[in-house]
Amino acid sequence: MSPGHQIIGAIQLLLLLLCSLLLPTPSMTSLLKTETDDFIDWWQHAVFYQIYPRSFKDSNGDGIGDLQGIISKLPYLAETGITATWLSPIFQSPMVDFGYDISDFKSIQSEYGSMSDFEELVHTAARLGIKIILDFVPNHSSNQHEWFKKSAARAAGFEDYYVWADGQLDELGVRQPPNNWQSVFYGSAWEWNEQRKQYYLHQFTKEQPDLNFRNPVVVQAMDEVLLFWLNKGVAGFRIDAVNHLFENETLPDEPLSGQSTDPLSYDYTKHIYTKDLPEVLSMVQHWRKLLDDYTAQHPEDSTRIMMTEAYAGLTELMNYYEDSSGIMGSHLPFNFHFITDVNRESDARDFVYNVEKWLIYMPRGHAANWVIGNHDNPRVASRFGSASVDAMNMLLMTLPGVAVTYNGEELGMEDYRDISWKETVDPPARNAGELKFKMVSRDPVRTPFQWSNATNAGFSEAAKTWLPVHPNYLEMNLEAQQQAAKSHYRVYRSLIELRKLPILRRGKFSIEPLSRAVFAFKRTLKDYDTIIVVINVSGKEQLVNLTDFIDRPQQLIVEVAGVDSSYEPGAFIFLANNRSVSQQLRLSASAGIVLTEKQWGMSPQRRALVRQLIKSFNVVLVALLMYNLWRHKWTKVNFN
Ligand SMILES: [Ca+2]
Ligand SMILES: [Ca+2]
Repeated sequence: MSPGHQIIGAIQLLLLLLCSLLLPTPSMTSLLKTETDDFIDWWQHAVFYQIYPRSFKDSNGDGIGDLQGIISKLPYLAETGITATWLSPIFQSPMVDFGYDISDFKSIQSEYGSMSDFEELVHTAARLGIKIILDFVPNHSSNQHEWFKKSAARAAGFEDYYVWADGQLDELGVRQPPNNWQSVFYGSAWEWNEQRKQYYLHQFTKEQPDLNFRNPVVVQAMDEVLLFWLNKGVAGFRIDAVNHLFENETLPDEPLSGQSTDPLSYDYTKHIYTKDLPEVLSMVQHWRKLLDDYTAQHPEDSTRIMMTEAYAGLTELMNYYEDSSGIMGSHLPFNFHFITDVNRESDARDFVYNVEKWLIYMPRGHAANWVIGNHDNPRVASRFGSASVDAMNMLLMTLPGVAVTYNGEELGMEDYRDISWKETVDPPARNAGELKFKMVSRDPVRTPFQWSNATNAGFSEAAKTWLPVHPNYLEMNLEAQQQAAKSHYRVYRSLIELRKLPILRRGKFSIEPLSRAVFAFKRTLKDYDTIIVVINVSGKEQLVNLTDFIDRPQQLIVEVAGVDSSYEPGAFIFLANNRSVSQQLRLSASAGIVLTEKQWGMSPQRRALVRQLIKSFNVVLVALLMYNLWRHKWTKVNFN
């Protein structure tokens, strides 16, 4: 071998060595990998957008939203960045409780469309990358369901489909219900059936008889309902009123709560025999297994999931995730604490406590979830005040885990509180009567979606819509917010965009009250700029000193600011350590801000690009080396 060859061989060896040094180290490889694949299943960081189909979009001018209406708006959902949408019930129903009284669990309500419309909805959504979640209402059916008619007639096989009981005679010999249980919607939970000569249980309206889940035939029939829709391609279910599934079999009276003097009010008793019975958990676990088995049998599609609706105690909700023996239940037991446990009176400590308690109690390895609104509760703008809309969306979108949002919250839509008694259609409001209906009516949160300033807010061509449109639609509508330079919708969209960052998907989380008015939290992840969210829950402007909360407060960049903020996204904020007032963060009343704390002076996106370049460079280098080795005939290189 000539000295020349030896030199070439040595250079090649050196190159090889250099190359191995430059190649991504194991930790770097994992970093590169996590840029695209961060081991989080689709639902664990999803934005679930609840659609109230009756009020979303009317395609045929009858004043009622429908499936073709939803299909026409799927591109809007995709553009907004929604992962999945859960639809309030779209099944055949006499509409006593607007679809929560189902007369056939396997067919579509004709005023919403046909089965082929539904199939089109699933396919179009899939094409746009949106998953469809259906509302599963197991606790009861409509009294118009075939099952109930057969059960009332004691038809063979259907006798025990519902919860039937004899009444009792009072001192005067007058027939009375079997016990003192009340309906959630006011009045006795028992209704006499003349045909069967027995009372049946209804935890909701009397047109919603409770199914008997102690009957295995009923369990089987409802399993078939789930499988029917899974076979249509849905990604899972939101399970309605799950903690009402079982009642004590011996029908004892419930003890008085002392909270109400009205024996017909739901608050009159403590619901120890009709709610949160241990059997509920077994049923949730049973459905989880059904979903897991289905996912295992159809691995070509993603995980089928369950979200459960239960206004229950923290311990019960955590057992839904996973019980003490490790049996899995609901993927997402809805966390309603932002609806039930904080309000416009709450201070920063209440908010921090509210977030912490869920995270502390949640069993490890599960995804947190935060529900900011739904069709049963006042809207964010009405609950916290319209100035809070952006701050609440910031909170929702930057906390760890899953965001659950209600249609219209992206615009900051407001409750329409002036719906008259004549226009009122919600069953509990009708039951409460003309004097009290406004206290319980859910109609104000269900008014049509405000698409534009056209007739009926662009919702419908009808002369009259099923619920009136909020008159503020002329200013408050999607089209206006899309065109405006600053709007709630733009804030919402930029939050969803930001949410895609690995740091918001996987970053560690810590939260603190900075005062009674302001709290802050941060998300941290190795090699990423820390994200800091600061929220003022008071009705006054606040000057916020962040020096104790963050490491290097002189380098902050605004990621998202609210519509009224004086800070612009992309702007640098220099906060000095000398605590002079002029250099503190200024947050207007009820405002929030999302900031990044710059560590490397380079954005995460740019860093990702640099990593990609290094990776590409390595590939080229290896290719060059291989080519060189081949040209110089590796076998001839002799180091003897
Ligand atoms: Ca329609
Ligand atoms: Ca029940």
